[in-house]
Amino acid sequence: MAFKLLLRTTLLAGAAAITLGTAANAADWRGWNIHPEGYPNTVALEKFAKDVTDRTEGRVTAQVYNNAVLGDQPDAIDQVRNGALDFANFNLGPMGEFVPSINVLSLPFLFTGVDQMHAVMDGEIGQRFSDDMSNEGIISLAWFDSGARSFYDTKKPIETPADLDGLKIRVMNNQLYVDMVDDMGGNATPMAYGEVYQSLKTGVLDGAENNFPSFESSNHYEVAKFYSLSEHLILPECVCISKTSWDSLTPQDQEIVRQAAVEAALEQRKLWAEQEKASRRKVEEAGVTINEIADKTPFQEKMKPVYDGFLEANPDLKPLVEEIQATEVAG
Ligand code: GTR
Repeated sequence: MAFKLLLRTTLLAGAAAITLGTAANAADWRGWNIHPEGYPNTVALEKFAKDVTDRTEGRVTAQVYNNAVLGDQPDAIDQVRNGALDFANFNLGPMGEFVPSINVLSLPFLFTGVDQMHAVMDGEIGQRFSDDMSNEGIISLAWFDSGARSFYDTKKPIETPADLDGLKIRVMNNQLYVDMVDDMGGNATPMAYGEVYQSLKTGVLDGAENNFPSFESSNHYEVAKFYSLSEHLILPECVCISKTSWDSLTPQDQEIVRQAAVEAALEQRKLWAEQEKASRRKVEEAGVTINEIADKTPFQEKMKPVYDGFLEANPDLKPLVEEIQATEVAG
């Protein structure tokens, strides 16, 4: 027994010595991902990890962990901030709890459409957002697409805010979303993404809100048969690196990582456009009723207190909100 243990210890020590000997500064990077295999973000993040591993010739070995196995999103953001995780694809919704200016993006109906979101994020304002994130320990290298989020529920189509009355709607972790749903007339319930399916099934929740690809890949569509096109949030996502991990790289490797992230985002946006259509088709075929909302004005009008409250608490962010709203879409 003692001999076996000794042998094992010796072998392990030997293996560690070999590893250290072959690549003195090799870093093993762990990447957080909420989505399952095959999802556009997953495919793109895995490509990023592979490109980083290949192009740094093993100085960085990056591995993606799917399905939020490393923790739920707010937790993972904190872990990237403090260096416990190295990289991730995050939605900028929950990010607002950590980087106040990012909360501007969570103001409902902020953008006129996905094109305007791209114009903002790919321009100088997007750069300002990355600078603010970097000050909080998160290096954002590229933006992923996440379409528009709409309500879905197990009870009925949502035509007007009155239809949300009394419905328990899951929201992501951000006080702005609680206010958003409550002010529209529903009952907001913040909850981790991974718990929503079961909660819809057992009636703990009546509904939630998300884009078509997530509505489909999470299987929420099996339970929630009404999807109403409110498109109240258009939230960008990031390819983010922990500042601790970033600072440990040589400038040359930083460039490799940045380039890999930019290429991953190009790939993700392409896949995203296809997936939105495919997911919509799939849920329709599975019997989901998709309800166009002819007039979104009543929903938008209900959001005045959300804007007023936010701007009262953050008067310094008013010019940024106005700048975003005034951003023109090219072409
Ligand atoms: C998805 C998004 C995830 C997560 C999820 C949620 O659209 O890509 O990062 O935010 O929504 O609702 O929690």
